[in-house]
Amino acid sequence: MTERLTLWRNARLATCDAAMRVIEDGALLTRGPLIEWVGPASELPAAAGEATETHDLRGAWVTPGLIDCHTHLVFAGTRASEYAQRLRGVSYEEIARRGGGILSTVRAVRQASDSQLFDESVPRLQALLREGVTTVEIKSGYGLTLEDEARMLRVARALGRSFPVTVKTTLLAAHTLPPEYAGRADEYVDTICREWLPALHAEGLVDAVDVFCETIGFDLAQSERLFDAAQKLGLPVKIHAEQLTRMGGALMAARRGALSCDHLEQATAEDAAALAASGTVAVLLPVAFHCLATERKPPIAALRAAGTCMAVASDCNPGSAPGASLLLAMSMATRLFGLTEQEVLAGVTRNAARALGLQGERGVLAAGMAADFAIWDIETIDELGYWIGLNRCRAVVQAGRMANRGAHDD
Ligand code: DI6
Ligand code: FE
Repeated sequence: MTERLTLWRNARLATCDAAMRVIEDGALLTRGPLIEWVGPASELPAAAGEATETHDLRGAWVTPGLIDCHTHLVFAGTRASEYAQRLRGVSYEEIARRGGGILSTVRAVRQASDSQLFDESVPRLQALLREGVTTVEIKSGYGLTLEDEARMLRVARALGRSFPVTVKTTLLAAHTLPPEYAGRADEYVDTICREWLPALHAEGLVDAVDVFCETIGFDLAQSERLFDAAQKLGLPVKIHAEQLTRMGGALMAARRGALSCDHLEQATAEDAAALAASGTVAVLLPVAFHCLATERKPPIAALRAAGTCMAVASDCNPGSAPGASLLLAMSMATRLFGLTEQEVLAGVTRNAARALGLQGERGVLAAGMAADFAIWDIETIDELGYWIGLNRCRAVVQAGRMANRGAHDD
């Protein structure tokens, strides 16, 4: 049976293609889960007459479904008391060294049942979906045993089956050293490489591998060993690098052809050039920058000058970025980091897709791409990164189906 042809008309399209082309009075044709045609209404192909369903979008803006390419949204509990300590001047690193931080959440996750972990994660995912997100990356990293990392990844996959969203999973077992391995970081890394990664990969739970390359995380050599193990299995790699300390993670990630290098507050122009040369996406996480009151900003001018591909993500996690708002991250990326509105829009669509290895598949309104898009009640596209706490997403289409209608849709 041929798949359902649907016409979406009377739309203003922000295509997010390489030229960031905008089409006023645009239309889309979708066939099943894919976009078949995009363009000005005046050029609609004759096939549009065969559409079995037509939606009049009444002049709304349409963007590709937003892509949140860096989250830790599966976790249990909160760290509000640590946030309170940080407000009183105790640093994130100090809290981590006292056994809090990531390890606080590890304790909560190990105690939580699978259904608790799922249920606690749902509101965060729903908050993102209401904002037009149709693809989300979810990292493990709060289990830190083989079984608890597997549970986190299975919950992430289960969320993807239960909601209209594509979930990409990332193994972040190298998030921090679990207490069982105190003083034996190299042994822990070896265990991940030799045992956990192959087992989790065999279960189909791992789309990419990440590492927290940091003084309170793992060093450069350990990070590269993880990359070796992942790449031997044909898995793409990513890295949390140069967030609190410049450890050389960005240069190593570029050398190893990583998909993305995330945070980058302490990065330099040399790092920016290396990332540009390797096509590694610089993922910027302004909510973490804000909540940690980081002094240094990522070197945006150098990244721009080098032509580095930049993405923006929520970093949703209980420590450094509590909350689940990609729209807020977009607002912060312009105001705090100085990205342009266009850079931010590309950063949550086409470039975010690339950070997940999904370029050519989603993140752009074009024929052959996933029929994932968000419909916005806004007058100008710049309103996307402008409103704070006001969500103008009217509805979301995922895989060609109207998935999530906002309250003000009729
Ligand atoms: N960088 C982050 O921003 C998060 N993890 C990481 O490696 C923070 C995670 C947390 O504090 O729970
Ligand atoms: Fe993170």
